[in-house]
Amino acid sequence: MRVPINTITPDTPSAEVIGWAHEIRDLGGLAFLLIRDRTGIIQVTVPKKKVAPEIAETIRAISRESVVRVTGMVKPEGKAPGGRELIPDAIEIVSLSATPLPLDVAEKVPAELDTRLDNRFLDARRPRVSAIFKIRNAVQHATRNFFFDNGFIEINTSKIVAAATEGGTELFPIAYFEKEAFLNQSPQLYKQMMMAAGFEKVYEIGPIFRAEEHNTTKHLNEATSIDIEVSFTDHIGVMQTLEDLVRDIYQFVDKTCSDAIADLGLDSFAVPEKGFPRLPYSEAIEIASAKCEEDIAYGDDIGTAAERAIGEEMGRMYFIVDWPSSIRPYYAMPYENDPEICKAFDMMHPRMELSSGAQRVHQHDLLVEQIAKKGLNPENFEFYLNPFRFGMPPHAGWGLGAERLVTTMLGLPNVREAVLFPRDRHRVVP
Ligand code: AMO
Repeated sequence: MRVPINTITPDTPSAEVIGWAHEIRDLGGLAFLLIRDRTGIIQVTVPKKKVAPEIAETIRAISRESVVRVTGMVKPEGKAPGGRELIPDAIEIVSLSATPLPLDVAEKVPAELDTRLDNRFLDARRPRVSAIFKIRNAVQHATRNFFFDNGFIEINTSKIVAAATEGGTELFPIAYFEKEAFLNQSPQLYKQMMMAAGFEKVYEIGPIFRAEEHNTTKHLNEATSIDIEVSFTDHIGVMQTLEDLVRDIYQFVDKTCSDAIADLGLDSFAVPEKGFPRLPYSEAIEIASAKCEEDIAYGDDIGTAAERAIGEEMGRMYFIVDWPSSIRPYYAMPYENDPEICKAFDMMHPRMELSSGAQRVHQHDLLVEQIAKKGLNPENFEFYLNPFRFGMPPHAGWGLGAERLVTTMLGLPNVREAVLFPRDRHRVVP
């Protein structure tokens, strides 16, 4: 019976393991074979004169990264990983690997990100890479638990849509029979429509598609968004939910992923402190102007250099609040006493933006007015606007980028590291 490698201790009498040939060292009379499965590594020690001749023969035939099965006696060995070694009674090659390997799984030879992504199945055999995805799994698990415990309903909305959500640009057109259709940029309109359906608290974890041309370390053309929408609350209420969720996720990862955290070589893993500061947009811009020579604005957003400068000053997770209405989408609720600014926010890690949200406009006529003001045609939003005519409750929500959350949590240099098969300006394969 095969056992996971990390369950074998120096006291285990005997074991059967199946895994990949991580490293093979043949010293003539003695051979060492490191076997790796997803739980760890064990050294198989082969004193050739003392084992059956077919074992010595099989050892010679094994290429690196072949799948092999080994059964044998376990012995304590201080110099081996985990303080034990396996002396084989039998070795079998289950699946022989071709040579040469397109990339060195044992990490003796570093590989470029492009080579790694081209050969992601091999790259992901490396413990420090699989660790990222074990943690991403924990992040999504903690997210679902948090929402379930707090009475949210998980929804799944269509990714094939007829119109833009966030404005007219950055859409991928698709061929949909005789109609014009696109890949959705955000579940925004659907999660709001579910407020009209009386669901009160919904969330979705799903893909968003952005046909952005820029090729940066924080932009993907297909990303995963954790979205919520909540009725009978405002921007303040959902900002608190966002802070609670993010802290909860960090705590869960800290509690359940110590092996993966160690595989990544992170010496500290700090859960963000309560009470993320709330910095008005106007003050954020003042900090940026004082610290940063580059352009502060970047389209409708704060530019990367400015974002970094403000992040440095804040030194922790924080919110930027009270944005100018002119640079936020039509669905953001303007303040009654000053409609030039709106009840929108971004949640920031010192390195980059993680989330955007707002209290929404729930009044039909104001929404039509705001859509038109943005130069969009309200007639294209008929399906979205209609629910606002039949008892739409006040509501608020946000979208949180899952890859950016993992990237910043683990200090990864590039957001692509947090995606198995990233889609960027140049990459649609694998
Ligand atoms: P926004 O467009 O700011 O807001 O997106 C929300 C969050 O999703 C992530 N994100 C991305 N991550 C990687 N690559 C991208 N190209 C990318 N685009 C977005 C970011 C971002 O903060 N409908 C609103 C949300 C709302 O108001 O509820 C929206 O989509 O982390």
